[in-house]
Amino acid sequence: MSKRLETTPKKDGFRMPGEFEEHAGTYMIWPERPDNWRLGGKPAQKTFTEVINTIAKYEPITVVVSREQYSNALAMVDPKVRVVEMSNNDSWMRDCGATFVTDKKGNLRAIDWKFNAWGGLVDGLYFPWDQDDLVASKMAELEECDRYRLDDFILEGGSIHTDGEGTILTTEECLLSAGRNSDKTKEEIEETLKEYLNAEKVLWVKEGIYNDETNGHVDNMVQFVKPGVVVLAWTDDEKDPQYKRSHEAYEYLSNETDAKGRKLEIVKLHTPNPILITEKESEGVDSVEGTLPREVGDRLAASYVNYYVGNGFVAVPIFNDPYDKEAIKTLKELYPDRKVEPIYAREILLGGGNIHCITQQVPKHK
Ligand code: KQY
Repeated sequence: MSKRLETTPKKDGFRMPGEFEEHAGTYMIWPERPDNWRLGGKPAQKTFTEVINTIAKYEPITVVVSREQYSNALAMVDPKVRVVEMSNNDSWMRDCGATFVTDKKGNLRAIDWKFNAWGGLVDGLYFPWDQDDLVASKMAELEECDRYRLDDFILEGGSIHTDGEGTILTTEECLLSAGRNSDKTKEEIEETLKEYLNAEKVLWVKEGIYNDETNGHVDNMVQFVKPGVVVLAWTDDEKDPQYKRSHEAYEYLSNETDAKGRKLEIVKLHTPNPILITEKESEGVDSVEGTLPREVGDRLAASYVNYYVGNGFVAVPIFNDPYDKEAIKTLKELYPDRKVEPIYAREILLGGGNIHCITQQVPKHK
């Protein structure tokens, strides 16, 4: 049903729409691996269920799940949710899932980037990742659409954002990291992004959030609200290692224009106060050679920018932190036509990401 294509989206007139454009639905993967999620994934499953059931109020959602967890997931989520058995290595749908593109006639296609668990044998987060690397092609089967497969280009969905009008946001820290496409120059990487996402301009923010195990994914740092407007993770605390990162990004983005020549409006979203792994949390995670350990006192890469925008809603992570209120207020102002849905997301953060990292949109298509 789904054919592998040998052309590129740009050549075929397909582009990646902005996340804020209308969706046909969302995909997620059910969490369970005990060397990433504490207590065998039980607390994470509760928070994932909250995210799933929140999204289900607004748009169709498919949750893919291993055969071992199939009945459990089905029992926990809202009956409206489509639950499909699918092998996986972990639950980061944004990163291993397909990036969908559409054309002017409303046709849908999938991009199936090569996935190597955020750095492969150089600094990847677990081994193996072979089942994750098959997820995008299986999504193309489920969506009954053709797919572009890149055997020679490693990319995770969380390392890019698009305004849908020709501009891509990414970070040098991630895309130029040693564990991804180190055989390619920055220019070659940029060309591939333009060709596959159908863009004219790539904005290279230097770094992402401090201590982000993804090598600084842009989806924790900057996100398009709409063409011409971005939110940026921010701190006013000069002693915080995040300070230099956010201030450099602000300086860079302030002096750039997008693909259409617009200056960007930059809205600051102050990060929560540092969130550290507790002893109890660390003890709940299995130690496995080859998987990034969860040590007591490690700082987590917490950011409100890792929110997910869908049809009529914005699902935003909160942390029981004094900055929660400000983030919710800012997002309500930025998205007056959508319902802001705050979700207490510490359990997702403990696994290394947040709401944006565990979701993937399918744009509206015919
Ligand atoms: O996109 C993400 N933030 C994924 C992080 C992967 C964490 C694996 N432990």
